[in-house]
Formats: sequence, C-alpha cells, structure tokens
Amino acid sequence: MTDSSAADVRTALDLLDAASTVTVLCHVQPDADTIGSGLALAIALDRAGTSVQVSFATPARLPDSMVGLPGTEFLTAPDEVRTDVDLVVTVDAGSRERLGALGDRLDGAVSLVIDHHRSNTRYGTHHLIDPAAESTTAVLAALFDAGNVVVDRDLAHCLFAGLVTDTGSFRWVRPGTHLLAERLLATGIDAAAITRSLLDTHPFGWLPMLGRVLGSARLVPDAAGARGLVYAVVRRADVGGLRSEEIESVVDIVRTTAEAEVAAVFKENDHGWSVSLRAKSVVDVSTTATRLGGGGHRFSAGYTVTGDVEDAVAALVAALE
Ligand SMILES: [Mn+2]
Repeated sequence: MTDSSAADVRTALDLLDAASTVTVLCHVQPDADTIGSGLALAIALDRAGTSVQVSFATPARLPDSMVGLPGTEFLTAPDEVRTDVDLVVTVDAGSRERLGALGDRLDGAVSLVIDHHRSNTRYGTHHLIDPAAESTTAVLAALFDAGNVVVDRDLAHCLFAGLVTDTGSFRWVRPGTHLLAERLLATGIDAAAITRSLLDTHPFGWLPMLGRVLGSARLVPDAAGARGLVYAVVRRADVGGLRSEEIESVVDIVRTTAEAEVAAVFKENDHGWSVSLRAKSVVDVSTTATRLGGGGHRFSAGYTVTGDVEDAVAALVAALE
C-alpha cells in the first residue's frame, strides 16, 4: 500500500536482518502510530531472534489509551536503553528533535528512519520514508510484506492502532487503505474495542475542560488569505489532571468550524506553547509549521513556541499569509 522505493525497502530489510541488537525509538508525546509501529517492529524482530528495546523520551509513562497494545514488554525506560547496538530505528519521527533526549542515540550509530511525514529531515544514515502512506504502521505493513513477515493478530493490532488513528477513523484515506484495514481485521482483532480505547474514551473531567477551552475559541476570518483561522487555547489551569489524550482531542472539535480553513490549538507546556495545526483542503500547514520551527503533514502539523499566547497567535497569522 505504500510507494517507498524498492531499493529503500531492500536496504531496510537487510539492515534489520543483519542486526543482532536493535533500539527502536518513538517520538516524544507518543501517539498510537509511533507506539504501534515501535511495538510491531519489536514483536517481529523478537520473533526473528533479535534483541530489541523500544523507548520514547517523554513522558515517563505510556499513555493509558495504549497500554492494551501487544508488545509493551519491549518498552524500556530512556535511561535503561542500551547505548551500543547494531542498529537504531526511529518510527514516525519527522526530525531528530522529535526524539527528545534520546536523539543522542543516533550519534555514531547506524540508523534507519521509518516514517511518513513529508517534512522528514532525513536525519538518519538510512531512510524508509513514504509521504503518501496513511501512517507509519502502513509503511511497516509494506515492509513486513516485502520481508515475508506473517502479520498475525498481535502485529495486526499494533498496525491497526496507527492506521485508525492517523486516518482519523478512516476519514483521510486513499485507494488501498481499506484493503490494508481488511487484511488486519481478518486476523480477528477487535477493531471496535481498539478504536474506542484509542479515540473514544475520556474521563468525565474532559467535558468541563472542553466547556472552558471551547468557550475561549476565536475566529479570525481574514487570516490565511481570508479562508479563516479558528483557534483555542488550552491553559494549564484548564487541564487539571487530565491526560494527553484529552488535550489532543480538542483540535478535532475545533477543526470542524465551517468558517475556517485552518484550525489551531495552543497547548501550554513547561516552556511555552505546543501548537497543533489542521487544515481542510487548500492550505498546506506542513509548510506553515516548518516555517515556525516544526513540521508535519499537509493537513496536520505542529510546532512549539515560547512567549505570550497573543504573540504566538499573531506570529501564526503572519505565517499563514
Ligand atoms: Mn504518523
């Protein structure tokens, strides 16, 4: 289902085959695509007799919504990740910065970057990148096929987690997406339960948080060449003890605004703001985010910024011109 070059696929398989020890790195603030990819790769490598660890730099714990994924026994705390391995693989991380403190594991290492972000900066020694792929797990599915890896129920569970999340529950699809989904479903996975846990389960506190945050939403009709920007601000005080899953869900509501082509959610963090951008059909927010120091996909991207949120909004409006 993907368009990676045959040579890149062959090289990736050869690297994975030759390695006895592998570290798989997921991106910070992990989503189900990076974790599903990391765990699927770990399961497949372990079955082939390879010693493998999977890690991500922050936060300290795996998000609750992902604890039911197969392969979590391969997850390793960042400070326990081996420093000397035959191969370091990164999954779904568009730049070295997305690896956080674990980025230094690439120094002097043979590395394989597996990804689908079109803003990928090609920061490894080898790359398997398909910007047309729906998810990094779809890139992995094609890699498994090329390597004759049998995709059983456990692997299908991990691959489906990334596919259903990155396609927005199969909203953003292309020819072949549903064929891949069908293959994964045919292994007997409980797709409804996986999807509910990943995308449709929030604690009650999510509702009053949405009330506060959505109440702060603003529409800027003149922005983005008069196509419109809608944004909302998620302050620490709004969040309380809520999880990343609740915070990340906000943009999916904000982006439905009819009067705006572009949606943004400013999420307060230790250093300032982490910003999620979404576009519907015309504006390329990958370019916008890259201009502001981040990256992503054409219709879904992000970046971080310091300072007042008012200044951050003004800078975004300027970048969208
Ligand atoms: Mn992804």
